[in-house]
Amino acid sequence: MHGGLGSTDRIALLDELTRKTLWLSNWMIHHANHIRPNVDGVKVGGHQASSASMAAIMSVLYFAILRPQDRVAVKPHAAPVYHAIQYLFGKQSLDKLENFRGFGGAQSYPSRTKDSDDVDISTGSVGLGVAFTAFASIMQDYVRAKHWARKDIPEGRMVALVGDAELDEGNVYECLLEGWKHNLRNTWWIIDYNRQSLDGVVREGLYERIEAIFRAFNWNVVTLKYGVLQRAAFAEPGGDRLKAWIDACPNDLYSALMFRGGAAWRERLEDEIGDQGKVSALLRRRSDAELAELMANLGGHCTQTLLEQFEALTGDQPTAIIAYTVKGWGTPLAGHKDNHAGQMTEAQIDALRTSMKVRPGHEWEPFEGLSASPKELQVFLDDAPFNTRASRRLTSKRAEGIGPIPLDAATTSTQTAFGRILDAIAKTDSPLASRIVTTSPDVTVSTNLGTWVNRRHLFANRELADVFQKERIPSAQKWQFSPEGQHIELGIAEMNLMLLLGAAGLSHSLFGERLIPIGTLYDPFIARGLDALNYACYQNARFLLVGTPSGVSLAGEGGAHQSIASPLIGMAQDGLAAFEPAFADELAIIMDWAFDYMQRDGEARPDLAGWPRDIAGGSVYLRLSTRPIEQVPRKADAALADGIIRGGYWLRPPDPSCEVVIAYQGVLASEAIEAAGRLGGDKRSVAVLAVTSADRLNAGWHAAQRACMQGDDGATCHIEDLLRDVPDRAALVTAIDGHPATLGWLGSVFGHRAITLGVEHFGQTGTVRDLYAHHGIDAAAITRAAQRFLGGRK
Ligand SMILES: Cc1ncc(C[n+]2csc(CCOP(=O)(O)OP(=O)(O)O)c2C)c(N)n1
Ligand SMILES: [Mg+2]
Repeated sequence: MHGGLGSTDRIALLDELTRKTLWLSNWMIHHANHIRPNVDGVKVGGHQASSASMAAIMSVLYFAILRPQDRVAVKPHAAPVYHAIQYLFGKQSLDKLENFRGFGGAQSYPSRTKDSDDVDISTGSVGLGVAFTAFASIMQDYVRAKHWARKDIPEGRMVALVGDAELDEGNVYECLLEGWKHNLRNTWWIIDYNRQSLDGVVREGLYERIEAIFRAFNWNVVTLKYGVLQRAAFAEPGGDRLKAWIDACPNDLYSALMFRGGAAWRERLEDEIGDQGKVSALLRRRSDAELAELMANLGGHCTQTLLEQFEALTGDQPTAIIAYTVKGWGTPLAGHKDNHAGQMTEAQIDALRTSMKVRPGHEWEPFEGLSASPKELQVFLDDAPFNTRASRRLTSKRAEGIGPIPLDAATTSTQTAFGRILDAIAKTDSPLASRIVTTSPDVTVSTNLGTWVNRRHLFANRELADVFQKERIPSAQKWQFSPEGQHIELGIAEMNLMLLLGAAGLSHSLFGERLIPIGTLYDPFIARGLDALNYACYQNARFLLVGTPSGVSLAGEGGAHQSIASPLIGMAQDGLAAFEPAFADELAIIMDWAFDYMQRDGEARPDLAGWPRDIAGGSVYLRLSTRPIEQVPRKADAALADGIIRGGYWLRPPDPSCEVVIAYQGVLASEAIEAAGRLGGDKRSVAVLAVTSADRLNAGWHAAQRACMQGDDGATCHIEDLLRDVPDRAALVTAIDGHPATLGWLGSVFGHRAITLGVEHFGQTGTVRDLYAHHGIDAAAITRAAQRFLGGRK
């Protein structure tokens, strides 16, 4: 720790390091755009002005305030500052900085998975990193409330470094509501209030709205408006008038004058408040350069102000820190309304280099041009409180599974089976049961999590009784809250669900304790949380997402509740293995596998045949249905289980006389089986392929193709193995209660002709029978399609 240093020394060193991060971040972007050869003519990009805006805030935080247990989401376009700080800490290589935005180089936006310099929370889609910190904090409380939680890690603060325009994103406010319900603590949002977004300057009066919103949710609001230079000037004679002028100055004018510099400030201030007396004297005591420095000395750029204010925040109340800044601070881009993607010219970067006392050819040297001695700076960096733990990436031991749960029902739906499987797990005292945390956006009961919640209760920081139960009102649901509870009940916002799953799904790495998060929602509303789902996967969070009910099989609910595209989302979403089982035994096997898959973390090589994800692991999405169907009486052996996990198996295998294969995914099993019966009777001319995961079949196929192209001629995959014995002249009929493209590609594997049935248009209310007939996915439609190929017909 910085024990031996006086506060002046600390401030001086932090000032120096801020200059260095400002320089390195700007140079990194300049180097990538103007010095590294541009081979393809596409702009490299990078945000010099947005980085400059945060250089002081981030330097003070990382070099003096943060502790290893704190977790930070850095606004995406300040990534260069982040990388520069890690470089000074010795955690980022020069090579990666030189290759900023290049292949294998430091990433444009901080990335947990692609960067090697200890990024806590990825960012990129603005607003998500901000909200993520709130859910990370809730999950920290959740983990720490459990009897099994490790006790050796102090409670951390979840910190978001927020661009002011990020506050336009709705998910920020959705999470404020949820945070308030869950007694949010230990969360800092530091708002880089430069009053500029991408396209221009923000509206006047925004500050008051922001402040009022935070206060409404019980947040502490700290405003850092004036730096020490300004505060000293305000204390001089005439200073009150200067302060009043600054307070009244519109954002766009302040920015414009900032860009124009000292002489322009003087002219304007003399014009508007120059009184030939005290104020004029105050201005005259300063050179143009000093006047520009004074006007740029806003709270968010003043080391002393930042340090004092951060150190004063000792409680756990969530806190919004509104730090006034200048976009492009300390550079010639300062204040210009078009500076978001603007970059310094060669001449401007030269001028900045000179002012930083950096010699040409020494641009990357960590301490070049600083007045403190390298030794002193190095000791200061080494002693930063942030660096007291060797690795901030934590690990946790695995929660062993308990095997597939056997269910015996002649007829059931996958959603009912899901509830029963969880209930059976809840009855055990297995490590798996203790690490599962369920969550749902106000559809807990209607997605069949009710019995799990009755056994495992709801999570809250403090005990809360179920009033309905106390008042002896009969209800199947016991709604009891306690710190040991294992269900987190959310409001309806699906973005919050996905953000929570993201945070819970990184608990092993962030908090050193493995969780098995399971989130349920109505399948169509995945679209509502899609960006946050993508974000959770991008961060490599691990969770089980259950979309139920799904498709037009949810007949009575009509078109607004019937999902069509979700199977394609499941296929296209990286990091998410999608399954749509038809039968309860399949679901039991998939869930058992999923609990293991979610905890894998092997090194996946992209050149491997098969599916590299099987080594690396990932999250899992289950598309389920409330429609009961007749179950297949069988005992699943190892071969069947293997097929279910790989994505498909023969329900009725083809023989040499096979003319048609009916391939279905999910609940249309009933229609496929019925159609096969109508068509073939006992004969083997019609085969039935059960697809449990078009996603995994497809991914395996692509992986095998890649391997073949890389020279592994023997590479094969599960769908090839399955379709190999289908005669060339046979055709496929595919069927799904969802978009037909999900299975449409099966014909390309060996060039079989195919008719692909599915749902392409919005549904409506009706009976299942009505809707299946309307969309042409019932047994009759499948039969008609198959008949086109039977008896040698084309
Ligand atoms: C969801 C999303 N929409 C748009 C963008 C493109 N974008 C990146 S930064 C930005 C403006 C950010 O302004 P602000 O948060 O005020 O940051 P500043 O650059 O001023 O520091 C925009 C529109 C994005 N990254 N994410
Ligand atoms: Mg801004």
